[in-house]
Amino acid sequence: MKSLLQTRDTRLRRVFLIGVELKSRTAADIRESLAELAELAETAGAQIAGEGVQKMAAPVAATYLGPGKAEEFAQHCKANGVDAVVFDDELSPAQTRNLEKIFGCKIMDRTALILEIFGQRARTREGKLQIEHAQLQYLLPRLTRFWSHLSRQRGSTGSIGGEGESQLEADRRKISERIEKISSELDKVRRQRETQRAGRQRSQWPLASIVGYTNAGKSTLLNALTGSGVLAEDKLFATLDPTTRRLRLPTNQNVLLTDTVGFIKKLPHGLVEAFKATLEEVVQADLLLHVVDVSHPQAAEQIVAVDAVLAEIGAAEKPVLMVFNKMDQISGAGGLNRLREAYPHSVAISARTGEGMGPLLAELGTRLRPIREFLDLRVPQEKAAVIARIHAVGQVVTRRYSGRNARFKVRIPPHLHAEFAPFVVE
Ligand SMILES: Nc1nc2c(ncn2[C@@H]2O[C@H](COP(=O)(O)OP(=O)(O)OP(=O)(O)O)[C@@H](O)[C@H]2O)c(=O)[nH]1
Ligand SMILES: [Mg+2]
Repeated sequence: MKSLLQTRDTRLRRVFLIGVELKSRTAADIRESLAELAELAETAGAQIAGEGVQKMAAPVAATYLGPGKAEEFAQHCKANGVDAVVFDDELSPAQTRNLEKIFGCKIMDRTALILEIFGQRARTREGKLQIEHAQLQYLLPRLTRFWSHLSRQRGSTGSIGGEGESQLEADRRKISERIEKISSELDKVRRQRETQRAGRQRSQWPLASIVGYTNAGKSTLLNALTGSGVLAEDKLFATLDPTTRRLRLPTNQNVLLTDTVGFIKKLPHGLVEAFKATLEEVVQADLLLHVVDVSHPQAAEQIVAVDAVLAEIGAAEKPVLMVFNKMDQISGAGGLNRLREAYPHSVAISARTGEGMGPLLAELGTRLRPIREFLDLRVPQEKAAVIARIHAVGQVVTRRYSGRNARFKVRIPPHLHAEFAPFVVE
């Protein structure tokens, strides 16, 4: 199916980045944030034409920037052949429109840029649908003439010359229809996934999910552990679709290991929503491996950002093994030592050189051992809610009914054991 949004013709060329230094942010924060924004822009294929920062007490409602500063940046952009201006914070639709008038070029924010990258990189059908859904929802209230290439690519409106309101209205209607259509397609794809997952649930192997900030080395780690050829690159969001491989620990224990999409600060909420289905792998996992790039100056902030996304998808309570990666790349060990003190059962590794893999595997074995233990539960049949809950959170291995009781041999994540304690058969 042809996507309504085609990025090929709209690929960003020369962009100017803008950040705002508010009271709540230090100059260093905004520098790091703009550096990350520049990486995002480059990942999207853009060339950085420059950047500007305004110091202000609070953003201006209509134009985000102060009017004088906006005019100054606009002049600079016009003189330097800038195609798009990217703001580090989310802009309202009205701010975007007003800024477009001042700058006379496309205005984007961090959210739009992240959506652009995801759009360029989505490979699977589900991934593509999820992204298109998030993009269209973002676009709908922001549709202006700078986005109107969308409709012309559909072919049917090739003769439109002027880009008046009616064209915009037609575009809006088409987008709404498309959103509806994608929603129902996504439902279909998700039902198929559910069936696949139900098949896998019957396997007795515990699930571990690799999570972490984008570019932390998640895919490199999966490759190092399982020899799988997942793409690992020095780019943000190299991975979008989850990959699952079996890993056999030195204890002969098997575990299913999943590599999935990376997280980032200010990850658009709509995108988290869109990716919830993909991130089911994370929500279903028995253990999370939280990979951190310890050589990054913002490692601690990145941990906080990842934890925030985990909370948003309902995975805040999962047992986590902190994996401090890229230790081959750090100069002093001070930062690493502080982190290891803060997270007592963590491991330090280099997924690139293989250093620390032994201790990582040992720790994995230790963490997963209790998960391998099965609970033997006897539940009165009238306790339908308990039985439903067992099926929802556990992996039922055998089930027998005798008289008024149902008897389950079931694998339940250790942190939920207490909930079923009243039904355990000694
Ligand atoms: N020096 C060093 N580089 C590493 C290490 N692990 C990964 N890298 C590099 O870091 C970059 C990102 O690695 P990926 O494995 O793609 O990271 P990711 O977390 O999967 O990133 P996304 O999928 O983009 O979120 C690549 O250039 C890797 O070669 C490590 O232990 N040491
Ligand atoms: Mg990856």
